[in-house]
Amino acid sequence: MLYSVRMRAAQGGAHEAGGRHISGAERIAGAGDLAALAAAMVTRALSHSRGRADFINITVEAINEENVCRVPLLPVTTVAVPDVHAGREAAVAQLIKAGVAPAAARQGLAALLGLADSMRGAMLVCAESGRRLDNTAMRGVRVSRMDAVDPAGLTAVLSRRGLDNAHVREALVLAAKVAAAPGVVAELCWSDDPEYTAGYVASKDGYYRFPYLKPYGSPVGGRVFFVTPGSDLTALIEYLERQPVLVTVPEEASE
Ligand code: WAQ
Ligand code: MG
Ligand code: MG
Ligand code: MG
Repeated sequence: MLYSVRMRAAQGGAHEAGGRHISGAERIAGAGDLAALAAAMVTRALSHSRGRADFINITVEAINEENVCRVPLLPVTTVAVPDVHAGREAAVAQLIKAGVAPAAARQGLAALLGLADSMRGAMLVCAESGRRLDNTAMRGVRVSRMDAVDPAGLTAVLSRRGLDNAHVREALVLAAKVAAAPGVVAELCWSDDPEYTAGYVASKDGYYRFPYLKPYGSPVGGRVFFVTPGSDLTALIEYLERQPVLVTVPEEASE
């Protein structure tokens, strides 16, 4: 039996009562790993660099294994940029390469830059017009029910490449699920952890990391999923939030 384990933590009360988002996490695991995963999630919420959570919600739910789909890890490229300005320009260029209209790429970037604080989830933005498509306000759409098929194997592959940290590991799993979503053209992301300045642009073409997408110390991060016009948003959100996905590491990535 496999289980989805999800955590969301906030400060100043629950998210739905106006609390500030501190941390979230989503994993898939067997029964024997649940207690350790839940304990690690509590520790993470209580020791987060965004602040100490006073609301922590952990949900454990069995998932139907027949329903799980597998998607491949995206190939990873690190783009050496000297500073935040160059990082954002390179990220916009990569979004355009992935098929986002230039004005929409700029508007998606502007939407992240306009946030007063981090959302819990992602914004859906039209890849043609740049208009926001979801109506979830500051909650956003939270991608859930995903993990690596073999988390220890993924860690080993990444550490051989000097990429072994939790941010990269979790972002690669999320980006693989999102890139495989029906109607998603590309994703733009940077972390809301004040000490973590890196971000990425991902699409089916790959995961392009930029070491600087926000200034050191900023607690504002976020995600934009650029969506093909005319996509079925209800089906897309259902996939993002509920479809269990396990991410496989292709042979060539593990060499
Ligand atoms: N679903 C949708 N949006 C999410 C999710 C999720 N499961 N998790 C986080 N977000 C959104 C939310 O708005 C957060 O404020 C924002 O993304 C940043 O989340 O290659 O650590 O977990 O070096 O802080 C990217 C670079 C790290 C990694 C991203 O994001 C690398 C990161 P964080
Ligand atoms: Mg988080
Ligand atoms: Mg995260
Ligand atoms: Mg964070």
